[in-house]
Amino acid sequence: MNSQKLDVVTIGETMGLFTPNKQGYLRYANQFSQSFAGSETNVAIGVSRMGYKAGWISRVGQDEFGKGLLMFLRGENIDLTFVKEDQDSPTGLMFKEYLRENQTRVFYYRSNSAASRLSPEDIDRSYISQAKYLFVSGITPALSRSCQLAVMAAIEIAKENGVQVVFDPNLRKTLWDEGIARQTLLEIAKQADIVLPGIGEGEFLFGTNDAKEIGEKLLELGAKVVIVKLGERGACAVTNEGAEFIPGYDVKRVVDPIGAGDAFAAGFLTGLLDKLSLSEAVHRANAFGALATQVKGDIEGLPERVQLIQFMNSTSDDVER
Ligand code: KDG
Repeated sequence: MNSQKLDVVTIGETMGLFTPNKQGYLRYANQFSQSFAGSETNVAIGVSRMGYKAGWISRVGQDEFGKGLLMFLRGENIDLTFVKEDQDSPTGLMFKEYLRENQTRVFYYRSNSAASRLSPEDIDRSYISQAKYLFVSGITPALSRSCQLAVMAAIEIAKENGVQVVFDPNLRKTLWDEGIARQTLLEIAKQADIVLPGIGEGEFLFGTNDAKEIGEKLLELGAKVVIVKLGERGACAVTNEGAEFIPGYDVKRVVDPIGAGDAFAAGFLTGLLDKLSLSEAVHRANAFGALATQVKGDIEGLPERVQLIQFMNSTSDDVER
């Protein structure tokens, strides 16, 4: 393994992503741009762009998409020591559809994918235990029972070794039964130090859309910090010391909201790694989320340090000359 210690380790599936070059039903699309999308690698890339070291644990198919994905992630400086190439199952695929302004649909072709075969055997104890943060999302346990066990095994190792567990419920209703989803997400939330639910996910889990109440329920389960994401309104940080609302950024035109939550997580994690105060880290996370929504694609809008500072300090659309 790379001798440099990792700041963040993530586990999950990343797919080949096809984005149509025009709006409308996907059935009419005849040209696509191809890239890659996966919540956990989106987070890893956001962390890496800010100068921190992130690693990803997964399986990809031994196919062109798997090879392209590994090339792409190496280019983003992500540690891939524990990514396996699977000969028997393919890399998952995902298609986006821009039906009209602000209405995006997502279609998955990922059942029986290589990543859905992740299991506790893919989880290396020393790889996880030397990291500062373990980031997991609620997508991975939705993929298969063995994926769920892999996530739980990673969390157990993290907890035994003082690695902070960060959990984004990332509810994907099309991937699993709602009852099982709720029960599993709550089980993982119980093990996490930091939970980053969207307000809709909080409502799904607890039947309330009161951000403070959602935060308090997650604290009762065992989390130390809960940040409830409120979209363009910002976020609400809840700890045992109370709740604080941190307003978001005004985005004039949302081009693509997909990936904003991952950007938020990356911004928040780098804020913690920079040792910012909790509210400053959330403020940065809001900026990451806002930047991600202004660009088509999950990761294309993730900032480097200079662009982040420029964005957080700017009052108008600056032109760089
Ligand atoms: O958050 C955006 C990603 O979640 C998406 O682009 C791909 O990981 C993905 C998923 O499973 O939906």
